Amino acid sequence: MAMVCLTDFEEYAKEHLPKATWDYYAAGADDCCTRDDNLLAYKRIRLRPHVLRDVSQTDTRTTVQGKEISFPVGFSPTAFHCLAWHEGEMATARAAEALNTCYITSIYCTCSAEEIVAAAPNGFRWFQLYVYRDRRFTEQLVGNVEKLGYKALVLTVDVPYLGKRRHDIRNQFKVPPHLGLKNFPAMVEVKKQDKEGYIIPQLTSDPSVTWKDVHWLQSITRLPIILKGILTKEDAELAVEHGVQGVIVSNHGGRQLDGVLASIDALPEVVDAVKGRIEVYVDGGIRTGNDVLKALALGAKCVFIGRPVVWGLAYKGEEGVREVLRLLKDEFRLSMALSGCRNVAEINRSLIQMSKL
Ligand code: HO6
Repeated sequence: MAMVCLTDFEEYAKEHLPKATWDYYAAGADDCCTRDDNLLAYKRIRLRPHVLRDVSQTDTRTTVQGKEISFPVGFSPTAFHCLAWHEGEMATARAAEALNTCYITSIYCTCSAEEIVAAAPNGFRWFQLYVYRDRRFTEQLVGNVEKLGYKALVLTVDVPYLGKRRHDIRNQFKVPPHLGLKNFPAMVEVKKQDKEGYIIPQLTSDPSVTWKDVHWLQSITRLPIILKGILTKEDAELAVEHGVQGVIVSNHGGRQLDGVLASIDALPEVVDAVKGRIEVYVDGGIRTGNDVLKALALGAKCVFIGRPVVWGLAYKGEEGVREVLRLLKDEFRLSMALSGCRNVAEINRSLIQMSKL
């Protein structure tokens, strides 16, 4: 079967993954309003193309936190890649390295950070983090990933508790014990297991975390800190005031608080509040090159994809994820050319029909 758009990978994954695994990745919270709106919101935005601009050469490169990447699409953190493909995050890391883009490794990875680095030694990676009740454990983890060459910490701020995903409850979704969560070796013994020996996902982050802990995190690392899960101008302003280096406008793929804005609809107010002081990124609902173009036109420096990476893994591991990236890159290049943009610096709000803002 020819894979011509990201939705083809989604269909393949739905057909081939075990039901409980598919349901876990596909999940949205509650009624899934926000999960679905993340995609619909992109489709509502209308473009204003510019013509006769010599688009015989188009340059898709950009930078994030000063590092050049081949095009403005990175990988958002998603958990448990060994559920989708036996090589798990090692395959993901190789694909990101091959296409020279940024891979935000989930703290809930099923390969160790060491294995991921060894699989793709020249990859550009950020590490996603929660702050745990055990601050010493958190600090050791930060020290370790810093030593391993991770270039930034991505603190997810929208999970004081996990959102309610109905299928996961019905399926009694669990992480199989043979996979395990490689960043939590010291805690393996204290993990509660059910009768089949399956680990019950319960190693959750500290719900009492506040902005003060952002300062705490800064005090234990020299890495840039990116906050993932900002949706309002108020929190964007606080993020700048607290001295972080970037924010990801995100609603966690619609998996946390249902009923919040689509992330692309929240992007303009965050971009306006930040006023260029730090980089703003967005994730959630990106499925085409046009979506990438729209996000950049509305002020995102780069977008991140989550579920499509898992679909690529389910399809063919590293090669599948490469195909997903290549396809999205080709689509983005075409969208740039058709809208009259020769490089990413030429992508701006003039491309967006403003009545839709
Ligand atoms: C444990 N986001 O599924 S799932 C508990 N951040 O959207 S964590 C829950 C998870 C992973 C590990 C998770 C998600 C998500 C211990």
